Amino acid sequence: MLLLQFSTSHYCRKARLALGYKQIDYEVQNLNPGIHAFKLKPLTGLTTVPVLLPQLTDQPSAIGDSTEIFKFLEAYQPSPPLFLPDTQQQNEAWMLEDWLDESLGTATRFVYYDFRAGKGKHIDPSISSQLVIQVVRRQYGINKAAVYLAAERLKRGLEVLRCRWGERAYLVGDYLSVADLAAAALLSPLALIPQYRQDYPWLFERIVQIHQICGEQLPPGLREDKV
Ligand SMILES: N[C@@H](CCC(=O)N[C@@H](CS)C(=O)NCC(=O)O)C(=O)O
Repeated sequence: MLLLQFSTSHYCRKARLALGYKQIDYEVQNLNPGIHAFKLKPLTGLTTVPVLLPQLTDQPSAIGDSTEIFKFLEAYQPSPPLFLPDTQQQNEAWMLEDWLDESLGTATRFVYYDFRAGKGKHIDPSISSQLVIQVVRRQYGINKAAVYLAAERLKRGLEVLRCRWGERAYLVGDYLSVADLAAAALLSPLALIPQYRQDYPWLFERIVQIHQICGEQLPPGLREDKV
């Protein structure tokens, strides 16, 4: 299988966590932001990564969107399961996964790119990196007012997650689910922001644990080399 990705995308990390959890061999191809759309649009009709190319007979040629990749991987290789045995709990896990994708994942993007352009500029002050950050800020309309709202949304969301993850190992039920993988990936960029590290230590403990379960390299900020 081949995963088309941006190396720094938290949605691509989400797909890699699932591939790792399922212990599926795959390769990655890092696309260049800007020209990625020319490659992706004919494959999926979308311009976003991740896109998984199964490269298998009798399987779809391309799967776009991290949630669709979860569904494909579960059907392709049911063990170890990513879906919960109880239907009601699985529905709850999907609801959290969708909320993380559509709300907290995008709020994280706003807060993260705002940090990288301001107080976190020292992480990579190179012209090329700062240019990418500015392009992303413009593409998503990341400005002061929007960042404030995103930070407030994250605060409320993290309180919801604390009530679950703070008390027990998994967000829903007794097993790892799509909700845990989504949270571990989509909140991982916050690991580079000192204020979040200070305020939510339990969050980063869980993110590390889930990456270890999935055999995925830790995100920047949580690696030993601190990169
Ligand atoms: N809902 C999508 C979101 C993916 C997404 O937002 N990907 C971003 C990178 S983090 C992207 O490809 N942006 C480029 C674009 O929109 O053209 C998923 O879960 O796969």
